[in-house]
Amino acid sequence: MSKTLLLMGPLFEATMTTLESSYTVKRYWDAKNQSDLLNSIADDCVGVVTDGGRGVSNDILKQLPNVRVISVFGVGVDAIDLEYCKSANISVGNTPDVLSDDVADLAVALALATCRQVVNGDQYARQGLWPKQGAMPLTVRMMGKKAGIYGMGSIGTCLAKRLTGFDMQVSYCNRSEKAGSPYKFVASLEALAADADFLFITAAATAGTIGAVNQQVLDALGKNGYLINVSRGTLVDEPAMVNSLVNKTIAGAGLDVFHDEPAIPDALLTLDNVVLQPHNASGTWETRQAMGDLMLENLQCHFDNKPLTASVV
Ligand code: 8YV
Repeated sequence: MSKTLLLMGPLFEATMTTLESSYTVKRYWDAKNQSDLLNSIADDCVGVVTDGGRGVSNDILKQLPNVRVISVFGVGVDAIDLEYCKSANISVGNTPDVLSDDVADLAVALALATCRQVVNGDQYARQGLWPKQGAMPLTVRMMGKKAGIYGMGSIGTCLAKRLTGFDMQVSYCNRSEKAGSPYKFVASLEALAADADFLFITAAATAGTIGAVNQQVLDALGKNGYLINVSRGTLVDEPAMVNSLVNKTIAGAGLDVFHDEPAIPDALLTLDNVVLQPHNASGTWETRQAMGDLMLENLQCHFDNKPLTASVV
């Protein structure tokens, strides 16, 4: 009999197909009665598969005492209590690196879309305003400006490489300075924001980073500064950000992530200095396939009693 796994939510189709052909997969989100489902697999379930946003709660894990592995389809593990997993002897694997290029691409796309008003320009063209009103309002250049990257991990590094292609001066703030990095290290996020035209958020959501982009940081970014977030909504004080955008004390924002996904604050939906994405930075066929492969590989490693290829705990 194949091993029983709990799948918290839908994943990339091809990954689900492989997963379901190799394991007995119980679909949590699809269950009519989730509590009955957990009871029915309490003894058999040996692993959980989930994505970065959903994670899995301790409450669910406590009802599945034989779970020894959580394989995350995503790099972020902030929706999982890692300390609890350590204490309960549960390994956690994720999918770092394979998504970094696409996330960095989307960060660049959001930055350009925001300062160059790509979405507003599209609307201007579609609504027939060009022949009626002439050229659309002028926009702001990205090339040659100052970029601050908060979080110089794999995604931040891919992003920095792209931004240098736009002749941008790149500085970064990170837990620690990266030895040999060609970019300028700035110890304080507020100081990074104060000196940046574009502040990019690429840090993982941890106790040390959640809420880091607060009112002071937004004020330091200032009325000509753009905020681009492809990490987690929780890194930003969302009400403070919304106020700053409404009052134009920052110039604009390109946002892929939000506090209470999939909810987006109403105020953001009406602002024209904001470009929004539905948490889709890793959403390409290529990256989702690679994430799925790594997620499956982590599971396989666990069941083969080998170290996970990408292990968090
Ligand atoms: C995914 C993510 O959107 O990797 C992460 O942490 O948030 C994203 O890549 C998500 O995990 C897949 O649904």
